[in-house]
Amino acid sequence: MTGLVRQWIAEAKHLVVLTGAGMSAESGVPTFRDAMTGLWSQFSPEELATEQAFRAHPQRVWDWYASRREAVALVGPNAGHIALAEFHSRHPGRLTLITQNVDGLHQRAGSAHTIALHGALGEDRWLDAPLGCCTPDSIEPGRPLRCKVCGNLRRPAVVWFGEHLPAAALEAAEVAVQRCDLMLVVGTSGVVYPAAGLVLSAHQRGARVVVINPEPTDLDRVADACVREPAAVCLPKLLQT
Ligand code: BV8
Repeated sequence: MTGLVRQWIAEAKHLVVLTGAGMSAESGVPTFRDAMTGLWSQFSPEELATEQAFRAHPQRVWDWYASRREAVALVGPNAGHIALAEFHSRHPGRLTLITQNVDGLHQRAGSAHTIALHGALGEDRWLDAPLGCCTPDSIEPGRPLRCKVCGNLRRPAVVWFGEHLPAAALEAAEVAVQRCDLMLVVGTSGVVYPAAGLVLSAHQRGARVVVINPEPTDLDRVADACVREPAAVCLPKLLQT
């Protein structure tokens, strides 16, 4: 299977790679749906990753993100992240990398042009529209941080469930999907939309779709090939060209 996929990659004029939380598993970052352990085991990610949860329980949600930030700060990109960054630099213009991940590991591996559909774990923004008083100097310590003048809270700069994805990122992803002839779908269960919809669009357009995941996924039904291997093992082999 790997030989056939390597041939498809060599033939592809434009390759799109969509990654999910499994891409970072071998870096030691728990996947999105496996992450709810210990303190967080009583919650599902969909329960905490919403504006409603943050407004109702700001300290709980803030602390969940703080614990994830601490975990990501202790790890680095794995061989899969590095293989993608190196392929991009050897083949300028042939690869578009789209990620659902917020951990920043693709960017730290050197994939500077990564399309980040769901934002960045390491960044914050104002919860409510900032007033004149909401400046970096007015941010006071707390869980969450807040504006010391009006009390506006800081929130993680990620896309929560029920929130629209950044329009520019989603549009860039859709443009890349419209022109690709091969799409690798790496480390995602394929349950979150509109990200998973990009794979269906690629398939409907006639692009070849390859799913790389040790487990079956919702997207296997549109795959031309499924490679049942971990990303950090598989990608360095596939992207050697
Ligand atoms: C939207 C940031 C329009 C936050 C994330 C009701 C109202 C509104 C919308 C909806 C609704 N009901 C449903 C929806 C749509 C909703 C959605 O899709 N829900 C799902 C749960 C059904 N989507 C949205 O809300 C999106 N916005 O639709 O806006 C709108 C707006 C208003 C009103 C109506 C419509 C926003 C979605 C973005 C959510 N934010 N992240 C944070 O991180 O805290 S998504 C989150 O899930 C992560 O980013 C994660 O990347 C992503 C996808 O999960 P996966 O990456 O697939 O991770 P998972 O753990 O599931 O799977 C890991 C896989 O890796 C597994 O398959 C495993 O086998 C594999 N694996 C493990 N090890 C390895 C491996 N693979 C390879 N190698 C390994 N070593």
